[in-house]
Amino acid sequence: MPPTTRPASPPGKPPNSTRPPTRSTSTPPIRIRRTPTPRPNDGTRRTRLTTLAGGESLVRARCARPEAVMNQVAAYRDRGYAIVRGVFSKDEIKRIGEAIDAVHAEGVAHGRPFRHGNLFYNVRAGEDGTPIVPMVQWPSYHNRVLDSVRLDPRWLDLLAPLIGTDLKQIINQLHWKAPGSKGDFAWHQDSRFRKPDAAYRNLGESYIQTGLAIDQHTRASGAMRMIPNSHRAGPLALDTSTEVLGTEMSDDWLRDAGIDPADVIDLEMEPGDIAMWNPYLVHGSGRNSADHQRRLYINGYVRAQDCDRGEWAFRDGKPVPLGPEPVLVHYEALHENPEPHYV
Ligand SMILES: O=C(O)CCC(=O)C(=O)O
Repeated sequence: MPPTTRPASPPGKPPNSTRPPTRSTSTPPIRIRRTPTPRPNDGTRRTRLTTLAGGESLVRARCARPEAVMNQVAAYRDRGYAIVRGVFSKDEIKRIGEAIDAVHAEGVAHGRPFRHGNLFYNVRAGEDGTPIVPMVQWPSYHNRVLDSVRLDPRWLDLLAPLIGTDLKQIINQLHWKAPGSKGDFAWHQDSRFRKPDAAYRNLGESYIQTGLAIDQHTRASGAMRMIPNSHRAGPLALDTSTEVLGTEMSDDWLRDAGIDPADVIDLEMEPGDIAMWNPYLVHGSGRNSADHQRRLYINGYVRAQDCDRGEWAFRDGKPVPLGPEPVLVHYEALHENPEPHYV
């Protein structure tokens, strides 16, 4: 298999290469102001039908009700997060959900962590030994539907007023929380993962994380939980001694960082809603005790001139397809060990 071209080795088959992978202090309390989230954005107008090279088509829309979008842009600026309601339609979410389920099935078939370039299936053993797939990074190298979603012009409608029209992408990631599963994410700021520092400039103003809800995100299903306005303090003294994924949220961590746990909000979303949050906003999430999956499609965009890493997503407002070779994002051994391998 040519190095790092798409797609990855079929799940379940051994990869072509067997090479091993290379690879509190107290702060003053944050002043909290709450801003209600208007909903729903029910004026979304579908305007274009795009056919993908693989013969699949997704109805593509511009976010109509620009005032509703601009309200959320203002909310994002103010409190560090926002939810834009109803950006993707029910039919689109069904198609995207099917693509996400296909990626999940690939992860289960691999049965253990698998990497091919930036594409990474995070696979763990469940209590009974069956594989659990909480996360896959960069499925867009491998899945045409998910690739088309990350380049959808609706993202630009939300992002351009904040970070412009020349954008690279640092995160392209799927999260699953199966019904009744833990799937915890400890309190954290995404800035913790934007490394190396030298590759990122003006992080708080140049980088935006987005999450597209595929299922209902409620307190019961393990919706993200956030501390409004916490981004204003910049980097906080949050515990970084454990992995975020798989560690429960602890109120003590918040108190140690000068945050009142009473300020936490649940980021409740319906399928098709998009959340945006600042890299310094403190957030986490808990277990899914609902009777349905909780799937989230995360895409993180950065103003191109402020970042030396990442795949181009939009140049001058136009989508930029992935090139023949992946570029350096987070996987530091990309060039030394680009071949498919189990980790
Ligand atoms: O999927 C979740 O609940 C947590 C997502 C998150 O915290 C993140 O991507 O930074």
